[in-house]
Formats: sequence, structure tokens, C-alpha cells
Amino acid sequence: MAVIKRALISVSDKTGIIELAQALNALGVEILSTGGTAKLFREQQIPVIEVSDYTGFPEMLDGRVKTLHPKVHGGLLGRRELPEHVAAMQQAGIPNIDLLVVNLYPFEATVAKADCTLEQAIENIDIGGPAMVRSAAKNWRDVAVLTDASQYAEFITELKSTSGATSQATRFALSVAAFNRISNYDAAISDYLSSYKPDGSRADFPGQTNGRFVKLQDLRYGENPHQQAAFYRDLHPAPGSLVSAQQLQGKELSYNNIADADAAWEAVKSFDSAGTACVIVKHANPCGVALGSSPLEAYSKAFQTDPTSAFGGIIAFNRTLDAAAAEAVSRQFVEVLIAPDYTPEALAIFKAKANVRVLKIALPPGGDTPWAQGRNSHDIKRVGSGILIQTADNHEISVTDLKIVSQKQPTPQQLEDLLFAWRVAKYVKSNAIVFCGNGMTLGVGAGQMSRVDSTRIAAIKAQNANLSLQGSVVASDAFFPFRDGIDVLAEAGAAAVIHPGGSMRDEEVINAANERGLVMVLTGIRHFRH
Ligand code: 93A
Repeated sequence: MAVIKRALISVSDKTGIIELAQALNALGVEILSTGGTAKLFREQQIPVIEVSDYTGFPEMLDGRVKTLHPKVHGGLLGRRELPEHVAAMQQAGIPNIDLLVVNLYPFEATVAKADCTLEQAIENIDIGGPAMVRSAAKNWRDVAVLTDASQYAEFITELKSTSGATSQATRFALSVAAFNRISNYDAAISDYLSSYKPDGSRADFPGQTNGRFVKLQDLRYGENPHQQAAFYRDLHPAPGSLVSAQQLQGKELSYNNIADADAAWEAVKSFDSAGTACVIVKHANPCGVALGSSPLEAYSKAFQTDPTSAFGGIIAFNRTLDAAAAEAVSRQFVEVLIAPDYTPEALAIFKAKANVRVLKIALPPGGDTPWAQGRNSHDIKRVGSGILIQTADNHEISVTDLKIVSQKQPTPQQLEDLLFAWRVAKYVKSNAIVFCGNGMTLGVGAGQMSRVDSTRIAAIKAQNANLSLQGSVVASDAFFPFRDGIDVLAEAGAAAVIHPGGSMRDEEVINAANERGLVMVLTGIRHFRH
């Protein structure tokens, strides 16, 4: 047990610091503090010694040098059990400092502001704070270090029960937390600075080369029960992303639940401007997507696409879930439900189904800063001992981007359905073929090695669900390399097709469309998803 006799407190975030200082004072601990912190304590009649008085060296360079002094670092780093250290410190007149309480200049909060300049960011890089935290955390056998206000309450409780001492286990845990904080802090600085090009302009990519993650939870297992897994979030998550989900009820989320929930949520979010949408996902692929005049209608249509696959699915809505839709959803086996909000009646319906995981995620607000948007727009994929990084597939098309290449012209309704099908195809694993009509998917072919097989599968799925493909529209995530895919979808009953174009055999493919009396429009961009 190490009894605390002297503490150095230097905090930017003053939350809870008075209570901590009062508790330390009551235990007879001498408190040293930097300017702003010391002022606050004096105002509260808490006895405090200014670090500058303690070291005999004034704060200088606009506070850039406050605590960078041997009397501070020696006091934190000296080992109590080594006679040489004790003797050296005595000779230099350096007393022990047994507790360090520091939270750092608010760098992350500063750069999160939309109008933050490079100069403001630089001024908010803390130097003395992290240096002291490292000294104290390195010397955890003798020194305790607090780096966040959330740690104070438990710490005070421990001190009170031991008359001002800390255990070795506590000090070690605090040391680990301290190094964690420092490493995240440095990553935030390095991420931010690497978003600048040498000429001082902002680079969109690559920004997050030092991507750091914060563990949210350990998972029971990974994709399979013999794999270990955990869930991490970005250091600075994008608003409205899955990591900000609030679980309102249900069993613990599994690895596969989380992966599928993300796929469903990202897809349904993309229909925000299109209206009320429902996306049902199985094994990372949408097996039903639909728009409706209500959540109930959207769900009923999405479910109709592939009722067999929807069993045990992940279901996401982009609007508040009401009782009518909840009632309908609760009739099927659902693993995870996601919506921006729920009516109390809808929640009451799920209370009876205690296993269903119900997640609430706020839709992203419009006014995200460009920096935050850029930072969160990267996809990361593991390959061997490396990673692949790319900007996310954020491309959106509108009617004016489409090139009509068939003799037959699309009707306005067909154009609307083609755009809907195209948006769905973006969220289906390649090769993706999506038959749609009337704002709903009719057949989804996903993840096949050949486009023509995906087309066949999509048609079979529609047949299995007793949905007619007569007059339907089709989206293909990439171009048709041969006419065979066109022949299959025409025979299935499709009347219009949307795809990127750009194949060596575009002419053959367009001729096939004309021969079959199909409308064909090209997007000029593709949406591979692997
Ligand atoms: O400017 S610094 O990098 N130089 C220092 O020597 C130093 N020592 C403590 N920043 C320094 N600090 C930081 O000051 C602490 O990490 C804390 O965030 C802040 C508290 O200042 P004040 O007590 O004046 O409000």
C-alpha cells in the first residue's frame, strides 16, 4: 500500500476536480497545481501550492512551459525502493509526488469544430501534460495517475477505505489507462496533421493512416464459435453510424449480428431522401428492400421479396417504427431490429419477445464537419499482414447522369424504379443482380462468381416468392461482359435494365437489349462490393 502524501493536479476539464481535491485535502494530501487549476482551488478555499512556486520557476512562453521541470519529473519518476534514487532526490531537494491528476488540452474537441484553424489545433497540443502522465504511468509501482474525470469517484472510494493509500492493482490499471489515453491523444494529433498536404491545403485522402480504435466490447466469439472477437469503434465515429447504437433490449449482439446490422443500417440510411424504407439483411446481403407509404407497407413489401431468407434476418427502418409495423415484424423470427426511433406501443410489442435485439440509432445530422466526414469515409480491409484502404463507395447518381442507349425510351416510372434498383445493387455483394418494380425488390442475386448465375438466381428467387417479373426493371452492379445475361433477364420478363456499361462488347449487349425490346440505361460508374 502506497500512502499518498503529495499530489499534482493539472486539468483542462475541471469536471469533478473540486470534489477530488477536497477528498485529498481531507486526507492530509499536499496539493500542487498549475495556474488555472490552482486558481479554482483557491476560490474554493482548498489549500494549494502553485507549481511555479514549488519549482521556483515561473510559467513561461504563454504557458507552453509550466511543469517541465526536474522537480516535477524527478518527483514522479524516482523509485522509492532504490537507495540510489532516494539519495539522489534528497541531494537535489526533490520530494516525491505520489499522485498525478492530469487531463490534457482538448485537442480532439478543438479539431472537431468546423472552423478550427491549423494554428488553433497546434496550440491545443499538450506537451507538459502527456510528459507528466508518462512519468507517473511508468513509475506505477509508486505513483498513481488519473487521466479522466470518470475515474475519480472509484478512486476516492478506495482512498477513503484505506486512509489515503492505493493498491498495486489499482496503480497498474491506472497506468495502462494512462498510456492508452496518451496513445489515442497522439493518434488524434497525427491523424489530424496528416490530413494536411505539405502546401497547407486539406487532403481528403489518406487521412486516417494512423486509424485508432476504441474497444466497445468483447464478443462471445467471432464469425464462428472457435474464433475470438471484439467490437471496436473509430476514435472519432461518424454521427449516425452503427457504433452509436443504443441497444434497448434483447440478447447480446454477436459478431455476425453486428456485421449484418451494419449492412442493413448503411443501406436503409441511403434511402433517406427517397422516403420510408425497410431493408432486410441475411449474411450481409439485402434479401428484401422496399419503399412504402408507412413502415408497415415498406416492411411487408421487403418481406415479400424472399420470405424464406428473411427468416432470422436483420431488419432496418429509416423512420420511427410504429405499432402496426412492429406487430407485423414480431410475427417473423428476427435477430436484430434497427430504427432511428420507436413509438412506446412498438416497444411494448417487442417486450414480449425478450430475445429480439432492438437497436436505436439516430440518423446522421446534416451538418457534420467536412473533417469528420472525410475521416469516416474510409473502408479498411485486412489482407495477410497488411490492410487495403479506400474511400467509401459514396457515389450517388441522379436521373440526369443516366445515358439511355436503347431504342426504347424509359417511362418516368421505369426511371424511378431503375434508380431504386441501382441504389439497392450498391449494397448487394458482387456479382449483384437486382430485379425491382413498384418500389420493391422482386429478386436479388448476390455474391456469385458469374453475372449470368446471379441473374438466374434472382429470377428463381422471384419465382419462389410467387412474384412476377413481367415488366420489371433490373440493376447490375457492373457491366455485362456478354449478351447472355441480357437474354436471361429478358426471358425472365424484365422490361428495363440499368448497368454501368463500358464492356468491350457493349455493342453486342446493347443490340441484345434492342432485339429483346428492352430499355437500357448506363450509369458510367460501377458498385463492386466484395
Ligand atoms: O503547455 S503545456 O504543454 N506545457 C506544460 O508544461 C504543461 N503542464 C501542464 N501544457 C501543460 N499542462 C496542461 O495544462 C495540463 O495537461 C492541463 O491540461 C492544463 C492545465 O492548465 P491550468 O491548470 O492552467 O488550467
